[in-house]
Amino acid sequence: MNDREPARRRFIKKGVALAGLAVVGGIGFTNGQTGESGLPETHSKDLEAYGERSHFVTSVRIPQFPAPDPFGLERHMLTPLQDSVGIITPSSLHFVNAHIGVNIPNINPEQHRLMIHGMVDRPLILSMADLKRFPSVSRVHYLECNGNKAKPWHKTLQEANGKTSCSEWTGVPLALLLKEAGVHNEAKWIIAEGAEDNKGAISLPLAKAMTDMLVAYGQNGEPVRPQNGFPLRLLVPGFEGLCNVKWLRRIKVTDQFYMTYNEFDRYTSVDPKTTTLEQGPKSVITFPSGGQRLPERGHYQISGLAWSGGGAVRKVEVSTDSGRTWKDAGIQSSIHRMAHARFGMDWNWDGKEGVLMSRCTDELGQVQPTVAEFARFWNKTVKVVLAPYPEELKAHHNYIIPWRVDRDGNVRNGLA
Ligand SMILES: Nc1nc2c(c(=O)[nH]1)N[C@H]1C(S)=C(S)[C@@H](COP(=O)(O)O)O[C@H]1N2
Ligand SMILES: [Mo]
Repeated sequence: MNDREPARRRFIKKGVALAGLAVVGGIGFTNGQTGESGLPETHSKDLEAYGERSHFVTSVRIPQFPAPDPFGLERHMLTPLQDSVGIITPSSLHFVNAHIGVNIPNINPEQHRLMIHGMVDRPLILSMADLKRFPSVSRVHYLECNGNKAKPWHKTLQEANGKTSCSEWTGVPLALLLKEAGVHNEAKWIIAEGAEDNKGAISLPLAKAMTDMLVAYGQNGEPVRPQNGFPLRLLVPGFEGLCNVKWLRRIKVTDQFYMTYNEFDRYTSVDPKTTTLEQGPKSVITFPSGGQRLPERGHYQISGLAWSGGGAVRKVEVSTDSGRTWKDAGIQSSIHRMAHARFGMDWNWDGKEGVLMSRCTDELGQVQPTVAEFARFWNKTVKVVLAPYPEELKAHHNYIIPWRVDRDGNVRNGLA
């Protein structure tokens, strides 16, 4: 084909070829629109330059709050976990959480800088280009908001737990940058700050920064999306979502934590139970889950996701009788530490009522609690846990979510 032939004509020709195929083989796909030639267009210019999914695939994020979002547009979006396959969340479906009053910044990466200062020998001011001269690593990690809490009134898994996602993150280990800056021996904390109007700052233990924090510019093979922190975000594997400062512009090394925006509630208590930033083991059944329907009795694959801030998922068990008996599920994905893992189990639905549950055990031997166990730990009644309660900002709501299968095959929230 002539290279100088206008792209438009090439599309039409390809369209003709594919349309021919569709007639002969009975296959092929179109977006239902017709081009200038009167023949179906198989793709657009945009699709050629930057792919998009099939028009038949309609799974989308939904707002956490019914419109109008009291906190503003596009700031609280939930991942459609019930439609997910595998362990990677497409970047366009990654959940979004931004603090109250935050406007998603529109940052020019060429002007963006990361400053590392405080208790260091050599303060650094790094451009994105500077950062990319350091050795990078790519790691698969989940990210979950502590506001990810299933309540009885949630109809679907997306509503109940759509604030967890998993990506391959690419960036520079923060430890490397801190070594470059020369951290003082007495330093104990870092204060990380974002570039937006209210900065979303948080105090984090230096020990964790030296272990596995990542200054990430890549998400699933391309730059981090604006809603997820473009051009730079902190990744704190296994810690509460809010530690993962987006639009990262400053890291201050200190010997004490600061009362920043995120400390308004957390560190005012001396109870170590309430100051743990590492999240415990958790799992959710993605199929069958609330709002879905089993068309008939027979064989199904129970499928779900498990993860833990404590490390790798060691085991996932599934119960089809409301927790009376448990069977080990198969792990159907690669296992990464502090990442979603996909589990599955064959199930023959006999057409009777049942309650499905999953339970994650992590590499530390920590076991995902039931609602009753969770309530006992937090010194609450189950009733309080399932209603809004004042201290809930501090807890990682990792209790088991039961899905109730009715005789007609409808699946409902078992917390109700
Ligand atoms: N700068 C900044 N960083 C932030 C926030 C924010 O509002 N501003 N929200 C935090 C919260 S509460 C969560 S749960 C995660 C969500 O990350 P995501 O929007 O990429 O899913 O980002 C955290 N980092
Ligand atoms: Mo969050």
